[in-house]
Amino acid sequence: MAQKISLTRYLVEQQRVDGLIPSQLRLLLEVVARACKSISQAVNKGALGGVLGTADSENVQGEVQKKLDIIANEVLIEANEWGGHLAAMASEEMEGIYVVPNRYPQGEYLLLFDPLDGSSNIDVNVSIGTIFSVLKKPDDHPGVTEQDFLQAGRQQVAAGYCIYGPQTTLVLTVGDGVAMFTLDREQGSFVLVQEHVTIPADTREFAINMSNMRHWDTPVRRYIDECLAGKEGPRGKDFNMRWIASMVADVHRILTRGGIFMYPWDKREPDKPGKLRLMYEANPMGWLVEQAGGAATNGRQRILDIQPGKLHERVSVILGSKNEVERVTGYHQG
Ligand code: AHM
Ligand code: MG
Repeated sequence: MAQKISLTRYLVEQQRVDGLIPSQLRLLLEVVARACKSISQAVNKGALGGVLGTADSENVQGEVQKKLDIIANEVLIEANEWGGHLAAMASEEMEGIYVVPNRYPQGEYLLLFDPLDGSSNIDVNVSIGTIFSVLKKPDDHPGVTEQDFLQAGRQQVAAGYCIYGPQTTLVLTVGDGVAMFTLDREQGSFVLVQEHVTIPADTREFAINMSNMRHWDTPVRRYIDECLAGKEGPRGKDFNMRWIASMVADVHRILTRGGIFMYPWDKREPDKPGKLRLMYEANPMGWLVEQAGGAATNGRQRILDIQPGKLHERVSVILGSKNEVERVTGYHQG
């Protein structure tokens, strides 16, 4: 029987054999994975653990927080603050950055996360996840500020997500392709289930919230109209649709069997570039998708080339199977 490769072994080999990751980054990723295991346990308990429902608070984006949003945020902070590998953290659930307290050593990395993505699915027992992105702190000055986080997505040194679904699976890139690890609950460890994940360049499956159709811009409307026209339309083939309302679950499907995901800018709030957040949703997902051979743009520009202006910046997102993403992006240029 083939030997099982744990996440720990995978990371050690990435560090030792391939020299891809420094030991501090390996440690950081191990700690993030451990935090995800804890979050997975809380998610699994659901009502039995008293973790469902809404907390009496709002986050910086004015969204009502769920109890699990707050729990997951605390788990990630408590797991990561003392290890000495991080300088600071930033999260969807916190307005400013969280600088590692003075009582702990400061490391050279910055961690960003959406602790619990797909919050609207928590109480209905549908897949949700944690998304994370790792950057290196610029080393030209002491201390750490919010400005240090404002780096384009192409500067990421690691990115991934953990999906809490029928299985708990951690999906990771350190710039050498995408690997997937499923949590073996008896062993308590993440085990490698797939390496070199590849997204097919073509697809017949799209993911978009169709209820916003009347608000879309012309290029997105045109693309979806053409998909809906099916075999008889300009694309000459039928398309299928999926929308889970958890980006982690939609992206996981795309990494598994291809597809295109869009949460585009729309006319409801013209000044808002999109719904999703650039630094801890679009950047890590965009890099994973690119590492698997797909593409990710905001319709006009590669997501990973966008220079962020603020921590909680929003962005229009089109990602997945390369030929389809290029098609929609091309429609924006036309
Ligand atoms: P969240 O981070 O507050 O959970 O919001 C992000 C989620 C994405 O996971 C998902 O793609 C999208 O919001 C769904 O939005 P909608 O409910 O408008 O379809
Ligand atoms: Mg989110």
